[in-house]
Amino acid sequence: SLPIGRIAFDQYLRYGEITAYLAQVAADNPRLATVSTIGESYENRTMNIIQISDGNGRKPVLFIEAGMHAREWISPALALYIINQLVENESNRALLADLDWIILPSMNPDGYEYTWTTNRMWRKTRSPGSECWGTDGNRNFGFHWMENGASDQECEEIYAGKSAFSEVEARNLRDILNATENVLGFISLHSYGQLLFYPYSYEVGAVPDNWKELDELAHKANDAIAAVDGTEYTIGSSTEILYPAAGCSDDWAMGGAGIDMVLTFELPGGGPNGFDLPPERILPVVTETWEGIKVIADYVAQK
Ligand code: ING
Ligand code: ZN
Repeated sequence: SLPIGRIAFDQYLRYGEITAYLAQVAADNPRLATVSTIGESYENRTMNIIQISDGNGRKPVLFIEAGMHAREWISPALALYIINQLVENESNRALLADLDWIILPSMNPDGYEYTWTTNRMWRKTRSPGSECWGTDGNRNFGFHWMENGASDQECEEIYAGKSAFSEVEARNLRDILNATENVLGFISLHSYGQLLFYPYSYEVGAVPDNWKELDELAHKANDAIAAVDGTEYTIGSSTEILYPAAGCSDDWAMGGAGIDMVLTFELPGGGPNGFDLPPERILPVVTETWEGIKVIADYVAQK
């Protein structure tokens, strides 16, 4: 459905605008939406989550993480669209009947702002090293850290950091997941590539016991997305369709936090570099992907 209310999805937003939108949505809908901070980034930006719940009893929680990689601008845009639909579109209230949602729209606010001010293609955090800046947040989580597809060279794009959880942003996500009860689903949003995959990333061939369940759910989500405008995702385990990458948040969500249903999207690409999907493409991409997100949410709600 079309966006409703205070946000149009015809442009990407600065971090301050994302923060302001969260605050506004919560202020307008205090019975449904609560914003809280999970800590600060390296450069002291407040990292916010929004919890969306109808308040009727204990329910499974679906946690959605976006914006891990700074240049993947469609990822936070989709997170905001999910918030918009859940809170500002009254026809979606049934999506709150059996599920609470927690959404972290920007996992890497320092890197994100750096892509606006200085280097559109920045990926990592902005913590300094001795020669180069930034750690790949998605190699910094403490589950099989540094075993495969990660670098100990600080100038590399996949630099895993000085140690597992060296990055405050990764610690903030770890701590909120550890502190939240009943998180049964976790979705990580990246771009680009039209891939939809499940753990594990740390080693080729490593899959969880429930990989078939994840595979079937991913196919159902893909069917719902494809029904909108024909966009098809490639589905599989992370190393099967991508590459080994130890220390990712999705691996840790499953192996470290014990969440059973974990899926990662590589959203559609566009623009000269793939990460710079033009603003006119935001709305088509977020609306079609929302159909898949709802399929996953419905499944987690019945767990
Ligand atoms: N790709 C992801 C990366 O971190 C990924 C892919 C995500 C791999 C999660 C494994 C687990 O390299 C992009 N485009 O960021
Ligand atoms: Zn990414």
